[in-house]
Amino acid sequence: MLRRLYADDNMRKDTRLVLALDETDGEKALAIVDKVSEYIDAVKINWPLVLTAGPEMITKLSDISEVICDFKVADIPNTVSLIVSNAVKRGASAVIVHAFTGDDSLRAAVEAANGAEIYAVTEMSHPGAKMFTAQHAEEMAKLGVECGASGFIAPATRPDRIKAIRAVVGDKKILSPGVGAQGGSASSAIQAGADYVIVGRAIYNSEDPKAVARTVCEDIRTVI
Ligand code: NUP
Repeated sequence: MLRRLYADDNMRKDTRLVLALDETDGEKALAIVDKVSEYIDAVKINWPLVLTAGPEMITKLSDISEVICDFKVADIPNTVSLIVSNAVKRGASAVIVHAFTGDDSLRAAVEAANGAEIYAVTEMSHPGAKMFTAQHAEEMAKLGVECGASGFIAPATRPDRIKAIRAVVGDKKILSPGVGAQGGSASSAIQAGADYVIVGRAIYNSEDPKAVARTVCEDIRTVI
């Protein structure tokens, strides 16, 4: 069984791998976590799993792993509070929110988290991110720090951008998606300043999720 993510207000940092569990079959999703548990520090879930297997997946998974709810919350403060507090009540250790909503929504997220962690999105990992989020990534990171976010999401597909975000957020956490299916490399992301890499399809769509998770961890180990 995995250790609680923020029991000591500090995310476990053993393997530095976070599994993005976008598998939409609840039973399969749980089986994958079981297979890779020794190689991951947390499980990140997103709308695909919650919409298919239900929000009770948050609670089920939180019994066996740290759960980061990647709901990319982007709303007015009242709605943000309702979403974040209910995710935390169900067992989320952290919730991912968008930062472009501004300081009031970000502060509402941090307050509603009530000790759980809030991670703010900066520049996203996909090509379309260059249109908007990339142009304001440093500003959003700075705002997130001011509003009390514990961590930030920065793209493994562009390690130089992780470096730029690291320069703004100091010792706050950086989690980087985009490894594997989106073309990024785990070791390059960690070397650029990420604390964790987030990997989904490369692991859960694989014939052998455990072997892929092990390989990602070995790649990370070459640079730490
Ligand atoms: O910028 C982001 N890019 C990204 O891929 C922010 C994210 N939260 N994600 C999420 O990370 C995405 O929604 C998915 O759950 C995961 C990456 O999955 P994969 O590309 O490794 O399958």
